[in-house]
Amino acid sequence: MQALTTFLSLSLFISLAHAHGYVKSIAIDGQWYAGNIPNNYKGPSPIRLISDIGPVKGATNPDIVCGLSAQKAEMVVPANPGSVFSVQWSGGDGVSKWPHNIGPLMTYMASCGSTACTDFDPSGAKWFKIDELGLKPDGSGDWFQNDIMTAGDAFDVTLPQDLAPGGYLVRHEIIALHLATEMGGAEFYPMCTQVMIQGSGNGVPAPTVAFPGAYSDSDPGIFDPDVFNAGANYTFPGGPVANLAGTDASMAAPFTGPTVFPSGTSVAPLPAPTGASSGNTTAPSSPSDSAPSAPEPTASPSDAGAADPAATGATRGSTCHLRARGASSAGTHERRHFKRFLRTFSR
Ligand SMILES: [Cu+2]
Repeated sequence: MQALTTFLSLSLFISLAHAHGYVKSIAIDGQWYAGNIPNNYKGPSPIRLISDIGPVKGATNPDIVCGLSAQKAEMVVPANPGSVFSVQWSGGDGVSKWPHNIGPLMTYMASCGSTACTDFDPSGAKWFKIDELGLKPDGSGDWFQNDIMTAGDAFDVTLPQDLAPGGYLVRHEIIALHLATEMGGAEFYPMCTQVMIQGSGNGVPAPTVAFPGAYSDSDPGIFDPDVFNAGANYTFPGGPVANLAGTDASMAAPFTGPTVFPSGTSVAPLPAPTGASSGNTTAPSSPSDSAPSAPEPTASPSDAGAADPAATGATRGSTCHLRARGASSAGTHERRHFKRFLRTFSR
């Protein structure tokens, strides 16, 4: 009995330790770039480092823009209009799968303007939505997010074809809705990646939104009393997909690497606009032309560790799946963890 109690409490502990998650890596056209475990800087990445694997809570929280206490990243990686942008989500330990399965995946972009993306403050950025994926069209009631949880799938989206050249943040986001039957229950997991769009597109995105600003806690896709009702429609927050839309958003085979930093190379920022000339063609035309960057980490591990306790404190109390009511998924979630534990235990 003693052993069983220990076993059960240990498995509950492991389950909790795996709750939440983060973006482990991203890719542009199959070139993968490692991301840092939140609050655990290991090396340069194009993904802005966040302070905790927990969610952003509150639709108007300033951290809604790029994640909890997001820091500017050191790399800006090359991409083209029409490049495939891939995202690999992970459970919080960096090994397990993403733990949630209810709610949308949305992707936005914003120009860094004349500022290098490495220095760009996103609080005033004009974001345009390039894609949204929610419930599967087969009527099963399954969300695309479920494929990330159960199969560990990556997410792919083809970037808009007419993007103007320059630096952009790509803001990809999961909203986990297992607690969204309560106002303020939704969990936001945004992340920002710094890319340099090449080419000669000239699209002007519309409409654009601000973060915070695009969402409200009372939006139907954020406070959603019907989220567990089979057949209920889902209304995406954040307005419509922009005229510059991504295409072919889909799930892809899981990617399990890389773990080295930096992976891939940065590109130099575009020179600041010189007034009248807007036809800037001086960006490197090929990633291989640009020398590997020798970034100087601006965030030491100790800096990253000095996260404002108030910023993360709000997430500590959130219990994620434990409070999910009437959600068959919550049970699935626990069983999954339990089965994994059993496998580990029996080795
Ligand atoms: Cu979570």
